Amino acid sequence: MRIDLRSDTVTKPTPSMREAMASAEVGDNVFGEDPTVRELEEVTADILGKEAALYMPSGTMTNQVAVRCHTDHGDEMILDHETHIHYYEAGAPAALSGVSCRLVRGRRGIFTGDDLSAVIRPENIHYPVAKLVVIENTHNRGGGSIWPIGNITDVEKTARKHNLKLHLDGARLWHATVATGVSEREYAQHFDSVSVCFSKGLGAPVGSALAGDAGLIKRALRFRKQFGGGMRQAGIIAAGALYALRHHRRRLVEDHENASHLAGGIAGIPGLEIDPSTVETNIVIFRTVSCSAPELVQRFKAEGLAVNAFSSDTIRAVTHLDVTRTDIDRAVEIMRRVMKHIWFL
Ligand code: TLP
Repeated sequence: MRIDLRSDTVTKPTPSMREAMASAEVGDNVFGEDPTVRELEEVTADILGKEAALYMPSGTMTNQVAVRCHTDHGDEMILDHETHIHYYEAGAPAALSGVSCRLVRGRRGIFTGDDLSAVIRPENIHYPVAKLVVIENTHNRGGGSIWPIGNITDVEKTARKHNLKLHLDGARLWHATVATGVSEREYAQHFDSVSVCFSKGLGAPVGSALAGDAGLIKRALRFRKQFGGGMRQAGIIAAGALYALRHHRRRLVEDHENASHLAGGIAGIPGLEIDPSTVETNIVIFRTVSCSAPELVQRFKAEGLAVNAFSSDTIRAVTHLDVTRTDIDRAVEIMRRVMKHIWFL
């Protein structure tokens, strides 16, 4: 059987999650009448210490609705150059909100108040108006890196000084919390809006939520409708998310242990390079020395291991609910076999 480490988005609902979904109470959520969606939104807002939350079909939509809420056409937002909102959301800030991205070169996605200060420009009619700063925690292309709380408060201080709003892409905030013991609420308090995903590490089939104060969520409700994200009997899928929130957060520690174990295995394979100390959560990024990453991904695939080429010479593997320690050992074995073959060609 294939071992799928392409992403934590590939998880399938467990039997108990499916039972919760099958028996969910539902209503028309565009009329605000779905009790399960409402419960999910209340539970999420409470975990994040925010006044309200809004359920949406995807993390891309929660992020882009947040951008739309905080900006006007012609504005700019400031974020790390490999942040998902800029890198992987199909140019949506420009397409949907008319907003340009001013990029900071973070280190594994993480930057400082000084880095932010360096790109903030003075009031001048030649420049777009900066309105928003975005942080991604954990940082996907940074290799699941965790923003130290000191960096967050440092960036927040600079942002507030310049009257900039702050959005957190917390698609994998759950992982940061499990790894550090800093609660989701402690992280969230530094931001005007927070996006979280239920369909990645938590293993729900669909959905994300945007959290913030009541005024922001009222605005977000209109933009969600405008972007086509008003869902009807969404309680069916929200029940999966609620189940995931209640049962799958603490177990993320297993995914982190599996990721460390995988990194340790990769470190011992000639032709692959990784510093295992950079693996902080469930994402493992390693370098290929002797062969291009896309080619190696094909070779691994032929042996039953699915991973993603992250650049011409890096590969990403993500641990999740549907892979066991035995799968990780098999994955390392497959990598070792393939690399041995390449090196002795
Ligand atoms: N990330 C996906 C791909 O899009 C790359 C993955 O496999 O990791 N924020 C972050 C930090 C994400 O990693 C993702 C998905 C999203 C937002 C978007 O979520 P969805 O896929 O629900 O739109």
